[in-house]
Amino acid sequence: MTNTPAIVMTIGGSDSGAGAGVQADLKTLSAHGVYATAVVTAVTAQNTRGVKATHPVPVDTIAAQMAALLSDLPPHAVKTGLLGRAEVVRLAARHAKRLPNLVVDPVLVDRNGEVLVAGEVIDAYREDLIPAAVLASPNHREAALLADRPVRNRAEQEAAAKELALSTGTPILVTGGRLDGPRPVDVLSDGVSTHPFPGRWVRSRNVHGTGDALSASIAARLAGGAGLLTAVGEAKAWTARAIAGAAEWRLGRGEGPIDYFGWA
Ligand code: PXL
Repeated sequence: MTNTPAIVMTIGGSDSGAGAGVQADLKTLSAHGVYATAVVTAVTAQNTRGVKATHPVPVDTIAAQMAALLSDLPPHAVKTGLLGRAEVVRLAARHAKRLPNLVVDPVLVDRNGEVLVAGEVIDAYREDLIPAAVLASPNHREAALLADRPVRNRAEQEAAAKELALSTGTPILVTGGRLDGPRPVDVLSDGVSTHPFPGRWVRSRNVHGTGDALSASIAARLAGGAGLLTAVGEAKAWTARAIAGAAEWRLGRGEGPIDYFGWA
């Protein structure tokens, strides 16, 4: 027995404001007591008010980061965030055998719901990367794009989760956000059974990075040996606590970050 921490690799974009993206993942993973490594796919210039510029990292450099980590710091779990280009999605999929406990958070829309990626990116997620994962965690807008059907209410959220789980062979967690109903409900489906995770509303403008925090928290728990249902339930509670902790914070004039370290 040693006290060496488990390793969790995140593959995603840099957010200079450090509310989302790789910076959010590094904080979330560190808060969970795992050793976080990071493959950067793109550099964004952003703050709490939005993304000002994005610079994609060359695919060779992304591949080199992955190779460097896989040969020396092999992960016990992996989370993907903003991959951006179909070739980056396929690159991750090609390494999937060496990416255990792979949690895919498909970043397809921006915070205003605008679609960020081309159709071939959506296809690459659906056909190559999600089938290699243990979980994908689209929000309801991303689930609509991936399942190619409207997701306007809880019934359609469940239907999209089930259809995507059946077509990819991977459990799908569709986060509900402000979809409908008095409470936000995330829905997990493995294609056979559907498991709702009801949450509670916290009034806060500081919700940037919550999807990243949820998926990274799930990956950290899987690295520690938790089962999928337990990991999702605990990660949701952890994220809700982080949102509540930052509800009164005034970091930036826009959508601020959440309380990753329980400072509140
Ligand atoms: O929250 C999704 C996300 C992931 N990665 C990066 C981001 C964002 C949202 O802004 O900027 C780099």
